[in-house]
Order: sequence, then structure tokens, then C-alpha cells
Amino acid sequence: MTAGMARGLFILFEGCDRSGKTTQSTRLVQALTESGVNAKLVKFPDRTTAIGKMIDAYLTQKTQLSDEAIHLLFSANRWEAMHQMRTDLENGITLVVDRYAFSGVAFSAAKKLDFKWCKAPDVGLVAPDRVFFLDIHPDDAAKRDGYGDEIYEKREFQIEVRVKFFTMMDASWSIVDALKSPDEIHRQILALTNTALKRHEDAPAPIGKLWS
Ligand code: FDM
Repeated sequence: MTAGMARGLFILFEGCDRSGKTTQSTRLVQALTESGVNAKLVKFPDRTTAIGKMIDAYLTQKTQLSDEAIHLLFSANRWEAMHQMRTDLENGITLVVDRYAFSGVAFSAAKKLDFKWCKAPDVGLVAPDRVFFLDIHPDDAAKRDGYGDEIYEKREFQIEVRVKFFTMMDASWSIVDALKSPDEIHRQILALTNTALKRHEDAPAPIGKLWS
């Protein structure tokens, strides 16, 4: 890191399927870039890597894997991105991340895998500074386009996933009503992000380690 240069912030979007994370994370990166913040979008799962291709085959129901094996692949898919993410943050790039280890735990714990076991492989990942949880009830999500294409897009399962997310929230999370208009959500998230950036500029915190 260059002397005097603040590290980037790690902004995370989490939520159930079809909550608008992809739309909102893309818009946030655009807005930050336009206002002169060096920002980059990161998406998990990253389906472009060898591990990501195995995950994609599972999600699109072309292959079967045990619940434990797919859980560990999702985690490995994050670990393979860690060096780049840490380097980017150290170089002052703000990362806007679409899903992370909280999705990993929420989806696997909703399958009844042990909660502590689910968290273990992600302990020590780079930790987010702010988390935006786009909250939508699965009944409303089911009305959105494309719902039901992938293995997890089933109402009862998504209800379980949502509950698991709620058990992991702390003070760094903001719950955002995903039923509001995309513009309204964007304005709310941009304002919260600018506050976080300002606070970070005034009192920079070191990069955190997840769950450790
Ligand atoms: N998912 C995503 C998991 O089950 N574990 C994980 O660690 C991650 C990152 O994969 F249903 C699930 C959540 C979702 C599916 O995600 C694909 P996207 O955001 O629709 O690509």
C-alpha cells in the first residue's frame, strides 16, 4: 500500500434469491465510479473458474453433489479470490461484493447442516465493512422474472434461508426493504455507503478477518 493511501472499503450485498442484489451492486459501483471512487464489482459464486464451473453445473442441476461437498466448493471459490481481493483493498479499491460467506452458511444451514460446521471453512476470509441485506419475502420474490430456474429457488427453502441470514446479522448490517423501487433503494444504499466512506476516511480501520 502506498503511504498515505487509505485502503478500499468492502461493501457486501446479501439476500435471498431475486432480491435485487445484482441490480443494486452494479448501480452502486457505477455511482461510486462516477463520483471518483475507485470501485470494483465482485460476484460469488464466481462461475468462471474451474471450481466455479463445478458450482454452476450443480446449481443448474447438471451434476449432483453432497450438501457438504457443494458447501466446501462455494467456500473454496471465495478462498481462490482472496489474494486478489486483499490486494485490491490494500490498493485503495472499494469492493462491492454480490454474495459472500453469509450466503454460504445460510443456504447450507437451511439444508440442516450444522451451523458451526458451515462457518468453519470461511473463518479468516477478508471481512466486509458494511453489509446491505436486501430483504424480500420469498412469496414476493417468487413473482419476479426468472424465479425457479435454479436448484434453490423454492419457497419453503428460501424461507429457511432468510431465517438463517437473520441469525448472522450484527451492527455492520443494514436491512433494506427490497420491495421499494430500485431508484429508492439505490439512493438509500448510496447514502449509507457515502457515510461509511467518510467515516473510513476520518478513522481508517484495518482489513478485518471474518468470524475470527
Ligand atoms: N449460494 C451462493 C450458496 O448456496 N452458497 C454460497 O456460498 C453462495 C455464494 O448459490 F441460490 C447459492 C445462492 C444462490 C445460488 O447465486 C447462486 P446467484 O447469486 O444467483 O448467482
